[in-house]
Amino acid sequence: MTRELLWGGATASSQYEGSFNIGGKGIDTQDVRPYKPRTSNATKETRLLTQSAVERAKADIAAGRGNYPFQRGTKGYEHLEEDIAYLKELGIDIYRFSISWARLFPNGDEIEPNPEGLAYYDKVFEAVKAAGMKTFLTLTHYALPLHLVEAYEGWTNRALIDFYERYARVVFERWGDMIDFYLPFNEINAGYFSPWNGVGLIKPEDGPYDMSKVFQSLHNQFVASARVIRMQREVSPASQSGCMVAAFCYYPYTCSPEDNLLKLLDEQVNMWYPVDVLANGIQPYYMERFYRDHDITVDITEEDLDLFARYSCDFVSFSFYTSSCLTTGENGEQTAGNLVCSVRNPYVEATEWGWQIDPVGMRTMLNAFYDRTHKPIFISECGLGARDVLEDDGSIHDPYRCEYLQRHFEQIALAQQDGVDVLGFIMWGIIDIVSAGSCEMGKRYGVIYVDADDEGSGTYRRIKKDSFGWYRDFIARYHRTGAISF
Ligand code: BGP
Repeated sequence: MTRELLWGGATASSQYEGSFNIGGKGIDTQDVRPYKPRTSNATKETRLLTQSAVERAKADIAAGRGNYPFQRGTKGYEHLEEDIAYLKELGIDIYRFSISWARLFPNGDEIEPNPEGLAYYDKVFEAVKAAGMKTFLTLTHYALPLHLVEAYEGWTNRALIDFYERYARVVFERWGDMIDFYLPFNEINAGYFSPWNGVGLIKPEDGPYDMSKVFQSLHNQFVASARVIRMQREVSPASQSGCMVAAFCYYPYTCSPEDNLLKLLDEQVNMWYPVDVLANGIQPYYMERFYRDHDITVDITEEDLDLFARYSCDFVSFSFYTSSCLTTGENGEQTAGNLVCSVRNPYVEATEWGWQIDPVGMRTMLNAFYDRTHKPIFISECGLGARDVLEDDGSIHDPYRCEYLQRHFEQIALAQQDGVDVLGFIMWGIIDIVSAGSCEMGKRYGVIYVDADDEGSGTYRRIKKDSFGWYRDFIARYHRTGAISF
C-alpha cells in the first residue's frame, strides 16, 4: 500500500528571519558571514571563516557597517503572519522551519532561555498550527551561537552535547505537542565539507582544518542527536525523529575499477557514515580505516556506542539537488555542487551555479537510502536555485522551476512503485531566502518572490511567482486523486 505523501516547503532561521540582534537574540555563526561577489574567488571566505574574519565581522557589527546577508535574511521575523498566510493559501501539508538556538540561548551555555525568544516561537508554532499545517522542525540549521565557537571551540568540545540537550529539552517541553517531525541537525554530514556551517570550527589562518577536530565534532553531534531522541521519547513521544544528510548522488566518471571504488569509498565517509550511526545504530567498520589513513583520533566511549544502538531515529531524510561525477584521474571539467565540487556530467544540464539537474538521481537516492536503512524517507530539501526576473507588470515567470519540480515528482512516483516508503517532499526555500552557500539573494528558490538584492536593498515585499499557482494546484490535485499527476 503506497502511503499518502505530505507536500511541504522549508525555510531556515538564519536565511529567513533576519532581526539578528532583536528580541534578545545572540550573534550566531551565520551572522558573521560576509557577502562576497561570486565572481571573486573570495566566496570561500563566506563559508570557511578564519579568526580574523570573525574579528572583522564583530567590529563591523559594533560599528553598524558591512554587508552580512544573514543578519537580515528576508525579514521573515517581521513578516511572520503574512508569510504563513501565503503558505496556507498555497495549501502545503507541512512547513519545515528551524529554531535559532541563539534566539533561545543567546550564548548557548545559559541555564535559562531568553523569554523574548520563547514568545517569538510561541507565535510561530501557533500560526503554523492555526493555518492547519503540520510542522517539520529543524532544531539547528547551521546557526550555532558564536559564543560556543569562541569559548568552547564549537562541536569539538563535548560540553556542547549538554548545552544542546538543555536547549532541545526547552523546545520539546514547550512545543513538543506541536512537533510532528523533527531533525536534531540539518545535513549532519556537512561538518566534513563545511566545518564552519556544520560544526562551528574556525579555519586556521594558514592551513587546513585539523581533521581530528572535524571528526570529533561530527561524533559529538551524533551523540547529541541520540541524547535528544532519548529525551524527546520521554517528553514528547508522538514526535517523529529523523536524521538528515545532504545526499551525494555520486557517479564514477569512467567505468575504470578505480573510479568505481572511489565512488563507494567517498559515499561511505561523505554520506553513509552519519546514516549508519544515527539510523542503523552502529559505528561503521570503514571509519576505522579512514581514521587510520588520515591520522585521525576520535574519542568514542562505550556509552556513546550504547546510545547509538538504543536511540536510532524513526525516519531518514536527505536534501537532494544534484548529482556528481567522481574520478581518480585529471580528466573532465570541474563543476560545482551542493557542498562538494566534481567533474561535469555530459548527460545532464547544469544551473548557472553549476549544480547539475538530475531528476533520475532522486529515484536512485530514494532507493539507496531505503535499501540501506529500511526506514521511511522524508525528502526534506529539493528545489531549483535560479535567477528569477521581476517583470515590469509585477509578474515572475518561472516555468523552469515548475519543470524541475515535475521531473523530480515523476521520479518520486517511480520510487514509490519500486516499493520505497516515502513520507513526503519538502521544497527548499518555499519563499526566497538567502543562499546558504553563497550568501546571495540572486539565487532564488521560492514560489514566493522577495523584492531584495544582494546588498539588502529593496522593499522586501512578497510576490507570488507563476510556480506558486502550479504547486498549489499540484498539491490540491494530488490530494483529490491520490496520484502524482500533471
Ligand atoms: C543546503 C542547506 C540549505 C539550502 C540549500 C541550498 O545545504 O541545507 O540551507 O541553502 O543547501 O543551497 P544554497 O542556498 O547554497 O543554494
